Amino acid sequence: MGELVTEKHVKYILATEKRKDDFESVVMEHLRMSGAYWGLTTLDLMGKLEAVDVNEVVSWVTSCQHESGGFSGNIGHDPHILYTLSAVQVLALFNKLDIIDVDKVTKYIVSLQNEDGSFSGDIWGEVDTRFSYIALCCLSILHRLDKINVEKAVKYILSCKNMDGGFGCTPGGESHAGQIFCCVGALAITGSLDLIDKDLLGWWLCERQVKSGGLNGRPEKLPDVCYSWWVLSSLIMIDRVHWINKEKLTKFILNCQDMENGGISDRPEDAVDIFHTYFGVAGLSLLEYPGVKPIDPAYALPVDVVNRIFFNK
Ligand code: GRG
Ligand code: ZN
Repeated sequence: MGELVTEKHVKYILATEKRKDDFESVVMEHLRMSGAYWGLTTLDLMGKLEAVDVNEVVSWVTSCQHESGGFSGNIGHDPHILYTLSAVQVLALFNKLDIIDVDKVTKYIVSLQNEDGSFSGDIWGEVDTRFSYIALCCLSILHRLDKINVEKAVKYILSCKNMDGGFGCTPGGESHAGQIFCCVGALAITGSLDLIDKDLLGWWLCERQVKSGGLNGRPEKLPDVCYSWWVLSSLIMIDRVHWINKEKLTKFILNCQDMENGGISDRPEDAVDIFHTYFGVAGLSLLEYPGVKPIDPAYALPVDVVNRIFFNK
C-alpha cells in the first residue's frame, strides 16, 4: 500500500473535466453538473482548487439554470433537483452563491414538496429520500429552510425508518447505506438527530465493515469505496465512528488508487472513475488523513466552505 498520490489525482481530475469524447465522458454527459461537483470538491479537499478557471466553470453552471429555477446536468437537458444541489455546491466552493437568483431556486425546490412532506426529483414526480436530503441541504445552504414545511419533511423521513435502525428510499424500502446518509444528513441539517436510535443504527452501520477493511452498502454485498462516504459520514453524524477500524478502512481506500495515472476505483484492481475518486478522497478526509482538508459530513462540502456559508468566516 502506498500513500495518497495527490498530484496524480489532480492530473486525473483535470483531464476528466476537459475530456469530451471518450466512454466515461459520454456516460457522464447528462450528469456533468454532479461530475463537476465531485471533481471540484476533490480538488478543493486536496488544496488544488486554484488549478481550474473559475469564470469558465461559473458561466457554464449559470447556463444550466432554467426558467423554473432548477438546474440541469448539462446544457440542453431537463432540470432536476439532483443537479440543482450540485450547482449550488459548486458555486459555494467558489464563493459565488451571490450570482444566482436565490428566490428562483427556492421556488423550484418548494414546488417539489408533496402533501405528505416528501420531495419529488423533478416534474415527473419520482419520490425518494435522496430528494428530501437534497431539498433540505440546498435550502439550508441558501438560508431558505423556512420556505418549506420542515416538520412534514422530517416526519416523512422518519416514516422511511426500518426496524433494523436504517432507512430506505420510501416507506417500507430496504435499508441501504446511501439512503441512510440522506436521511441522517437531512435530520442533522434540521437539528433532529435526537429522533434516531443511534446505538441501533450505529450497530447496523459498523457491521458494513468487511475483512478487507472496506465497507459495503448492505449485508452480503461487496465492499466499495463509495461507502467510505455513505457509511462513515453517517457514523460521524450519530457519533459512533469509533465503532469501525479506521486504519483498515484507510488502507482499503489507498489500495484502490491507480498509482500510475491517478484516480480511485470502487475496489482494488477495478477501473477508476471520478465518482469513486471523490468518495475515496472524501472518505480519507473523514478519516483525518494528513494533507486532506476536513469535509462536513452533512453538507458534503469542505468545512471551511460551510463555515463561510453559515458564519461568514
Ligand atoms: C452531496 C454526497 C451528496 C449526495 C447527494 C444523490 C445523493 C444526494 C445521494 C445518493 C445516495 C445513494 C442512494 C447512494 C447509493 C449509490 C450506490 C452505490 C448505489 C448502488 O446500489 P447497488 O444496489 O449496489 O447497485 P450494492 O453496493 O448494494 O451492490
Ligand atoms: Zn460505489
